[in-house]
Amino acid sequence: MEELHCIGCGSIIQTEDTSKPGYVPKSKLTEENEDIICRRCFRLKNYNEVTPLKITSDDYFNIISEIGTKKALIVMVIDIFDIEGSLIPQMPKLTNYNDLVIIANKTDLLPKSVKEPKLLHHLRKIIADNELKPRNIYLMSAVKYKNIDYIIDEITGYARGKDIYIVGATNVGKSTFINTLLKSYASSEKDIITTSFYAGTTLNLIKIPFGNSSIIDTPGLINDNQITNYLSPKALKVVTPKKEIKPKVFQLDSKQTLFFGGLARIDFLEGEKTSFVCFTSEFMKIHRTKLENADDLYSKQVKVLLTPPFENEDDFPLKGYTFNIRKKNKQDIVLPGLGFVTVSGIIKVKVYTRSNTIPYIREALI
Ligand SMILES: Nc1nc2c(ncn2[C@@H]2O[C@H](COP(=O)(O)OP(=O)(O)OP(=O)(O)O)[C@@H](O)[C@H]2O)c(=O)[nH]1
Ligand SMILES: [Mg+2]
Repeated sequence: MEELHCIGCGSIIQTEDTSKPGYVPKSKLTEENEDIICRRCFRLKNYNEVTPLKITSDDYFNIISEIGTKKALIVMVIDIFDIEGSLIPQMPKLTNYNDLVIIANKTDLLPKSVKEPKLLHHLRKIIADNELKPRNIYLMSAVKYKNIDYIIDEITGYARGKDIYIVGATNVGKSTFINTLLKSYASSEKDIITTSFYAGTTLNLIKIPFGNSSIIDTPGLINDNQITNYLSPKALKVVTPKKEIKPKVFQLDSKQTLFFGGLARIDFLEGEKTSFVCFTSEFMKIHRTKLENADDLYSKQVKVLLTPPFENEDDFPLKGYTFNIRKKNKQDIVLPGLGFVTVSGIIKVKVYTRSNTIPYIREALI
Protein backbone atom coordinates (compact mmCIF):
# COMPACT_ATOMS: atom_id res chain seq x y z
CA MET A 1 0.00 0.00 0.00
CA GLU A 2 1.24 3.49 -0.81
CA GLU A 3 2.21 5.45 2.33
CA LEU A 4 -0.67 7.74 3.30
CA HIS A 5 -0.30 10.68 5.66
CA CYS A 6 -2.87 12.30 7.91
CA ILE A 7 -3.52 15.83 6.60
CA GLY A 8 -4.11 17.03 10.16
CA CYS A 9 -0.88 15.99 11.92
CA GLY A 10 1.35 14.46 9.22
CA SER A 11 1.45 10.95 10.76
CA ILE A 12 1.74 7.90 8.51
CA ILE A 13 -1.70 6.31 8.39
CA GLN A 14 -1.93 2.82 9.95
CA THR A 15 -4.83 0.55 10.88
CA GLU A 16 -3.16 -1.72 13.45
CA ASP A 17 -2.43 0.11 16.69
CA THR A 18 -4.92 2.53 18.28
CA SER A 19 -2.28 3.83 20.70
CA LYS A 20 0.14 4.95 17.97
CA PRO A 21 0.06 8.02 15.70
CA GLY A 22 -1.93 7.82 12.49
CA TYR A 23 -4.51 5.23 13.53
CA VAL A 24 -7.59 4.91 11.31
CA PRO A 25 -10.06 1.99 11.55
CA LYS A 26 -9.78 -0.22 8.43
CA SER A 27 -13.43 0.41 7.61
CA LYS A 28 -12.74 4.13 7.18
CA LEU A 29 -10.19 3.66 4.42
CA THR A 30 -11.81 4.15 1.03
CA GLU A 31 -10.64 3.81 -2.55
CA GLU A 32 -9.70 7.47 -2.91
CA ASN A 33 -8.29 8.15 0.52
CA GLU A 34 -7.83 11.82 -0.22
CA ASP A 35 -7.48 14.23 2.68
CA ILE A 36 -7.59 11.43 5.19
CA ILE A 37 -7.37 12.31 8.88
CA CYS A 38 -6.39 10.03 11.76
CA ARG A 39 -8.63 9.29 14.73
CA ARG A 40 -6.67 11.57 17.06
CA CYS A 41 -7.08 14.57 14.70
CA PHE A 42 -10.74 13.71 14.11
CA ARG A 43 -11.40 13.80 17.86
CA LEU A 44 -9.40 17.00 18.33
CA LYS A 45 -11.15 18.79 15.49
CA ASN A 46 -14.66 17.63 16.24
CA TYR A 47 -14.78 17.25 20.01
CA ASN A 48 -11.70 19.21 21.12
CA GLU A 49 -10.73 15.96 22.83
CA VAL A 50 -7.03 15.42 23.43
CA THR A 51 -5.40 12.02 22.93
CA PRO A 52 -2.01 12.54 24.58
CA LEU A 53 0.59 11.25 22.15
CA LYS A 54 3.95 12.88 21.81
CA ILE A 55 6.94 12.33 19.63
CA THR A 56 10.27 11.73 21.34
CA SER A 57 13.18 14.11 20.92
CA ASP A 58 14.95 11.43 18.81
CA ASP A 59 11.96 11.38 16.45
CA TYR A 60 12.04 15.16 16.36
CA PHE A 61 15.71 15.33 15.45
CA ASN A 62 15.26 12.66 12.75
CA ILE A 63 12.36 14.53 11.24
CA ILE A 64 14.01 17.93 11.38
CA SER A 65 17.39 16.70 10.09
CA GLU A 66 15.81 16.34 6.62
CA ILE A 67 15.85 20.13 6.41
CA GLY A 68 19.62 20.23 6.76
CA THR A 69 20.03 18.35 3.49
CA LYS A 70 18.16 21.00 1.50
CA LYS A 71 18.46 24.59 0.45
CA ALA A 72 15.45 26.07 2.22
CA LEU A 73 14.16 29.05 4.16
CA ILE A 74 13.71 28.37 7.86
CA VAL A 75 10.95 30.31 9.60
CA MET A 76 11.17 29.93 13.36
CA VAL A 77 7.95 30.85 15.17
CA ILE A 78 8.20 31.86 18.83
CA ASP A 79 5.55 32.68 21.42
CA ILE A 80 5.66 36.32 22.52
CA PHE A 81 4.14 35.26 25.83
CA ASP A 82 6.99 32.81 26.49
CA ILE A 83 9.98 34.14 24.56
CA GLU A 84 12.70 32.27 26.44
CA GLY A 85 10.71 29.03 26.59
CA SER A 86 10.06 29.00 22.87
CA LEU A 87 13.32 30.27 21.36
CA ILE A 88 15.52 27.44 20.09
CA PRO A 89 19.17 28.58 19.92
CA GLN A 90 20.32 25.32 18.27
CA MET A 91 17.92 25.70 15.31
CA PRO A 92 20.55 27.03 12.83
CA LYS A 93 22.80 24.06 13.55
CA LEU A 94 19.89 21.60 13.23
CA THR A 95 18.94 23.07 9.87
CA ASN A 96 22.48 23.34 8.50
CA TYR A 97 22.62 27.13 8.66
CA ASN A 98 19.97 27.71 6.02
CA ASP A 99 18.60 31.29 5.95
CA LEU A 100 16.53 32.02 9.05
CA VAL A 101 13.60 34.35 9.74
CA ILE A 102 11.97 34.67 13.19
CA ILE A 103 8.28 35.39 13.78
CA ALA A 104 7.03 36.28 17.26
CA ASN A 105 3.42 35.10 17.36
CA LYS A 106 0.41 35.69 19.66
CA THR A 107 0.91 39.46 19.89
CA ASP A 108 -2.88 39.75 20.32
CA LEU A 109 -2.37 38.63 23.94
CA LEU A 110 -0.22 41.60 24.87
CA PRO A 111 -1.92 44.74 26.14
CA LYS A 112 -2.55 47.28 23.38
CA SER A 113 -0.31 49.71 25.27
CA VAL A 114 2.78 47.69 24.29
CA LYS A 115 4.80 49.73 21.81
CA GLU A 116 5.87 47.61 18.87
CA PRO A 117 9.25 49.29 18.28
CA LYS A 118 10.15 48.76 21.92
CA LEU A 119 9.03 45.15 21.74
CA LEU A 120 11.06 44.53 18.60
CA HIS A 121 14.08 46.16 20.17
CA HIS A 122 13.72 43.89 23.16
CA LEU A 123 13.30 40.81 20.95
CA ARG A 124 16.35 41.68 18.87
CA LYS A 125 18.41 41.81 22.01
CA ILE A 126 17.26 38.42 23.31
CA ILE A 127 17.72 36.87 19.88
CA ALA A 128 21.25 38.27 19.60
CA ASP A 129 22.06 37.13 23.16
CA ASN A 130 21.13 33.62 21.98
CA GLU A 131 23.56 33.98 19.07
CA LEU A 132 20.84 33.74 16.47
CA LYS A 133 21.29 35.77 13.30
CA PRO A 134 17.95 35.90 11.49
CA ARG A 135 17.53 37.81 8.23
CA ASN A 136 14.60 39.55 9.89
CA ILE A 137 12.22 39.47 12.87
CA TYR A 138 8.45 40.02 12.67
CA LEU A 139 5.54 40.39 15.07
CA MET A 140 2.39 38.45 14.20
CA SER A 141 -0.95 37.24 15.43
CA ALA A 142 -1.91 34.14 13.48
CA VAL A 143 -5.44 34.05 14.92
CA LYS A 144 -6.13 37.72 14.28
CA TYR A 145 -4.39 37.72 10.87
CA LYS A 146 -2.17 40.55 12.06
CA ASN A 147 0.77 41.28 9.70
CA ILE A 148 0.12 38.05 7.80
CA ASP A 149 0.13 39.53 4.28
CA TYR A 150 3.28 41.49 4.94
CA ILE A 151 5.05 38.47 6.45
CA ILE A 152 4.06 36.22 3.56
CA ASP A 153 5.42 38.77 1.06
CA GLU A 154 8.62 39.00 3.01
CA ILE A 155 9.22 35.27 3.47
CA THR A 156 8.45 34.43 -0.15
CA GLY A 157 10.96 37.15 -1.04
CA TYR A 158 13.63 35.57 1.15
CA ALA A 159 12.77 32.04 -0.05
CA ARG A 160 13.18 32.89 -3.76
CA GLY A 161 11.47 29.66 -4.83
CA LYS A 162 12.99 27.45 -2.14
CA ASP A 163 10.85 25.41 0.23
CA ILE A 164 9.78 27.18 3.43
CA TYR A 165 9.94 25.18 6.67
CA ILE A 166 7.93 26.47 9.64
CA VAL A 167 9.77 25.33 12.76
CA GLY A 168 9.76 26.05 16.49
CA ALA A 169 8.90 24.81 19.94
CA THR A 170 5.54 23.08 20.53
CA ASN A 171 2.39 25.16 20.81
CA VAL A 172 3.76 28.45 19.44
CA GLY A 173 1.19 28.52 16.61
CA LYS A 174 3.08 27.06 13.61
CA SER A 175 0.08 25.13 12.28
CA THR A 176 -2.31 28.00 13.00
CA PHE A 177 -0.04 30.27 10.94
CA ILE A 178 -0.13 27.87 7.98
CA ASN A 179 -3.92 27.53 8.19
CA THR A 180 -4.24 31.32 8.22
CA LEU A 181 -1.89 31.57 5.27
CA LEU A 182 -3.89 28.97 3.31
CA LYS A 183 -7.14 30.75 4.09
CA SER A 184 -5.67 34.04 2.85
CA TYR A 185 -3.89 32.72 -0.23
CA ALA A 186 -5.29 29.39 -1.32
CA SER A 187 -8.91 30.33 -0.69
CA SER A 188 -9.14 27.38 1.63
CA GLU A 189 -12.26 27.87 3.73
CA LYS A 190 -11.56 25.75 6.73
CA ASP A 191 -8.53 24.92 8.81
CA ILE A 192 -6.71 22.07 7.15
CA ILE A 193 -4.01 21.31 9.67
CA THR A 194 -5.00 20.24 13.17
CA THR A 195 -4.20 22.79 15.87
CA SER A 196 -4.88 22.58 19.58
CA PHE A 197 -4.16 24.22 22.91
CA TYR A 198 -2.27 21.08 23.91
CA ALA A 199 1.46 20.91 23.11
CA GLY A 200 2.63 18.34 20.57
CA THR A 201 -0.22 18.38 18.05
CA THR A 202 1.72 18.08 14.80
CA LEU A 203 3.58 14.75 14.64
CA ASN A 204 5.36 14.76 11.27
CA LEU A 205 6.17 17.00 8.31
CA ILE A 206 3.12 18.29 6.41
CA LYS A 207 4.04 19.52 2.96
CA ILE A 208 1.68 21.95 1.29
CA PRO A 209 2.21 23.24 -2.25
CA PHE A 210 2.60 27.01 -2.24
CA GLY A 211 3.25 28.81 -5.53
CA ASN A 212 6.23 27.14 -7.17
CA SER A 213 7.52 25.66 -3.95
CA SER A 214 6.12 24.19 -0.74
CA ILE A 215 5.46 25.36 2.75
CA ILE A 216 6.12 22.68 5.31
CA ASP A 217 4.70 22.37 8.80
CA THR A 218 6.88 20.55 11.32
CA PRO A 219 6.32 19.08 14.78
CA GLY A 220 7.33 21.27 17.70
CA LEU A 221 10.52 20.70 19.65
CA ILE A 222 9.64 19.73 23.19
CA ASN A 223 11.67 22.21 25.17
CA ASP A 224 12.57 21.34 28.77
CA ASN A 225 12.11 24.89 29.95
CA GLN A 226 8.68 25.38 28.38
CA ILE A 227 6.09 25.04 31.13
CA THR A 228 3.34 23.97 28.72
CA ASN A 229 5.10 20.63 28.38
CA TYR A 230 4.55 19.85 32.06
CA LEU A 231 0.92 20.83 32.45
CA SER A 232 -2.26 18.78 32.09
CA PRO A 233 -4.89 19.94 29.57
CA LYS A 234 -6.96 21.30 32.49
CA ALA A 235 -4.04 23.30 33.89
CA LEU A 236 -3.07 24.57 30.44
CA LYS A 237 -6.54 26.05 30.02
CA VAL A 238 -5.92 28.13 33.15
CA VAL A 239 -2.45 29.44 32.31
CA THR A 240 -3.12 30.20 28.63
CA PRO A 241 -4.65 33.64 28.13
CA LYS A 242 -7.55 33.71 25.69
CA LYS A 243 -7.56 37.42 24.94
CA GLU A 244 -5.68 40.66 25.50
CA ILE A 245 -4.22 40.56 28.98
CA LYS A 246 -5.64 43.03 31.47
CA PRO A 247 -3.16 43.48 34.31
CA LYS A 248 -4.10 42.85 37.93
CA VAL A 249 -2.47 45.30 40.33
CA PHE A 250 -1.41 44.49 43.91
CA GLN A 251 -0.03 47.15 46.27
CA LEU A 252 2.39 45.21 48.43
CA ASP A 253 4.34 45.96 51.57
CA SER A 254 7.57 44.10 52.10
CA LYS A 255 7.16 40.71 53.78
CA GLN A 256 4.16 39.90 51.62
CA THR A 257 3.87 37.07 49.09
CA LEU A 258 1.92 36.49 45.88
CA PHE A 259 1.07 32.98 44.72
CA PHE A 260 0.20 32.27 41.09
CA GLY A 261 -1.96 29.20 41.66
CA GLY A 262 0.53 26.65 42.92
CA LEU A 263 2.83 27.24 39.94
CA ALA A 264 4.84 30.28 41.01
CA ARG A 265 5.37 32.56 43.98
CA ILE A 266 6.95 35.98 44.55
CA ASP A 267 8.14 36.99 48.02
CA PHE A 268 8.63 40.74 48.47
CA LEU A 269 11.59 40.67 50.87
CA GLU A 270 12.78 44.28 51.12
CA GLY A 271 11.75 47.70 49.85
CA GLU A 272 9.18 50.48 50.17
CA LYS A 273 5.51 49.72 49.52
CA THR A 274 5.12 49.34 45.75
CA SER A 275 2.80 47.98 43.10
CA PHE A 276 3.14 44.55 41.50
CA VAL A 277 1.37 44.69 38.15
CA CYS A 278 0.59 41.14 37.07
CA PHE A 279 0.22 40.25 33.38
CA THR A 280 -1.02 36.67 33.42
CA SER A 281 -3.96 34.75 31.99
CA GLU A 282 -7.39 36.04 33.02
CA PHE A 283 -8.01 32.61 34.61
CA MET A 284 -4.89 32.60 36.80
CA LYS A 285 -5.70 32.75 40.52
CA ILE A 286 -3.37 35.21 42.25
CA HIS A 287 -3.37 34.90 46.00
CA ARG A 288 -1.79 37.39 48.42
CA THR A 289 -0.56 36.40 51.86
CA LYS A 290 1.94 37.33 54.55
CA LEU A 291 5.43 36.01 53.92
CA GLU A 292 5.49 34.38 57.36
CA ASN A 293 2.42 32.30 56.43
CA ALA A 294 3.44 31.46 52.87
CA ASP A 295 5.24 28.14 53.41
CA ASP A 296 2.44 26.82 55.56
CA LEU A 297 -0.22 27.99 53.13
CA TYR A 298 1.56 26.32 50.22
CA SER A 299 1.97 22.99 51.97
CA LYS A 300 -1.69 22.91 53.07
CA GLN A 301 -3.36 24.52 50.08
CA VAL A 302 -1.46 23.46 46.96
CA LYS A 303 -4.02 21.70 44.69
CA VAL A 304 -6.85 22.98 46.95
CA LEU A 305 -6.89 26.77 47.02
CA LEU A 306 -3.68 27.14 45.05
CA THR A 307 -4.53 25.63 41.65
CA PRO A 308 -3.27 24.53 39.16
CA PRO A 309 -1.86 21.92 39.72
CA PHE A 310 -5.13 20.14 40.43
CA GLU A 311 -5.86 17.11 42.57
CA ASN A 312 -4.26 13.92 41.20
CA GLU A 313 -1.79 15.91 39.13
CA ASP A 314 1.96 16.00 39.60
CA ASP A 315 2.84 18.83 41.85
CA PHE A 316 5.83 20.94 41.12
CA PRO A 317 8.61 21.40 43.57
CA LEU A 318 9.11 25.16 43.41
CA LYS A 319 12.62 26.54 43.40
CA GLY A 320 13.43 30.07 44.58
CA TYR A 321 15.76 32.65 43.04
CA THR A 322 16.62 35.94 44.76
CA PHE A 323 16.86 39.19 42.80
CA ASN A 324 18.01 42.62 43.96
CA ILE A 325 16.33 45.06 41.60
CA ARG A 326 18.14 48.41 41.65
CA LYS A 327 17.18 50.00 38.32
CA LYS A 328 15.49 53.39 37.94
CA ASN A 329 13.18 52.21 35.14
CA LYS A 330 10.36 49.75 35.59
CA GLN A 331 11.37 46.10 35.39
CA ASP A 332 9.51 42.88 34.61
CA ILE A 333 9.84 39.78 36.73
CA VAL A 334 9.30 37.10 34.10
CA LEU A 335 7.57 33.87 35.15
CA PRO A 336 8.34 31.82 32.03
CA GLY A 337 5.19 30.54 30.35
CA LEU A 338 2.91 32.15 32.95
CA GLY A 339 3.45 35.84 32.23
CA PHE A 340 5.27 38.68 33.93
CA VAL A 341 4.97 41.12 36.83
CA THR A 342 6.05 44.75 36.42
CA VAL A 343 7.67 46.43 39.42
CA SER A 344 9.52 49.66 40.16
CA GLY A 345 11.75 50.93 42.93
CA ILE A 346 14.70 49.43 44.70
CA ILE A 347 13.45 46.09 45.95
CA LYS A 348 14.58 42.60 46.81
CA VAL A 349 12.37 39.68 45.80
CA LYS A 350 12.56 35.92 45.86
CA VAL A 351 10.84 34.35 42.87
CA TYR A 352 9.80 30.70 42.86
CA THR A 353 8.98 28.74 39.72
CA ARG A 354 9.08 25.14 38.64
CA SER A 355 12.74 24.13 38.58
CA ASN A 356 13.18 23.92 34.79
CA THR A 357 11.61 27.27 34.09
CA ILE A 358 13.96 29.86 35.48
CA PRO A 359 12.58 33.33 36.28
CA TYR A 360 14.49 36.42 35.20
CA ILE A 361 14.33 40.22 35.25
CA ARG A 362 14.11 42.38 32.14
CA GLU A 363 13.42 46.01 31.23
CA ALA A 364 9.63 46.41 31.39
CA LEU A 365 7.84 45.75 28.12
CA ILE A 366 5.20 48.32 29.00
N1 LIG B 1 -3.84 34.10 21.24
C1 LIG B 1 -3.29 33.46 20.21
N2 LIG B 1 -3.28 32.11 20.22
C2 LIG B 1 -2.73 31.50 19.14
C3 LIG B 1 -2.17 32.20 18.03
N3 LIG B 1 -1.70 31.29 17.15
C4 LIG B 1 -1.95 30.08 17.68
N4 LIG B 1 -2.58 30.19 18.87
C5 LIG B 1 -3.05 29.12 19.77
O1 LIG B 1 -1.93 28.39 20.22
C6 LIG B 1 -2.26 27.01 20.36
C7 LIG B 1 -1.28 26.16 19.59
O2 LIG B 1 -1.45 26.38 18.21
P1 LIG B 1 -0.89 25.35 17.11
O3 LIG B 1 -1.04 26.01 15.78
O4 LIG B 1 -1.49 24.00 17.30
O5 LIG B 1 0.64 25.33 17.54
P2 LIG B 1 1.85 24.48 16.90
O6 LIG B 1 3.06 25.34 17.00
O7 LIG B 1 1.48 23.97 15.55
O8 LIG B 1 1.92 23.31 17.96
P3 LIG B 1 2.56 21.81 17.82
O9 LIG B 1 2.02 21.19 16.57
O10 LIG B 1 2.07 21.16 19.07
O11 LIG B 1 4.04 21.99 17.80
C8 LIG B 1 -3.70 26.87 19.88
O12 LIG B 1 -4.54 26.90 21.00
C9 LIG B 1 -3.89 28.11 19.02
O13 LIG B 1 -5.24 28.55 18.93
C10 LIG B 1 -2.22 33.63 18.06
O14 LIG B 1 -1.79 34.34 17.16
N5 LIG B 1 -2.78 34.20 19.17
MG1 LIG C 1 1.36 22.09 14.87
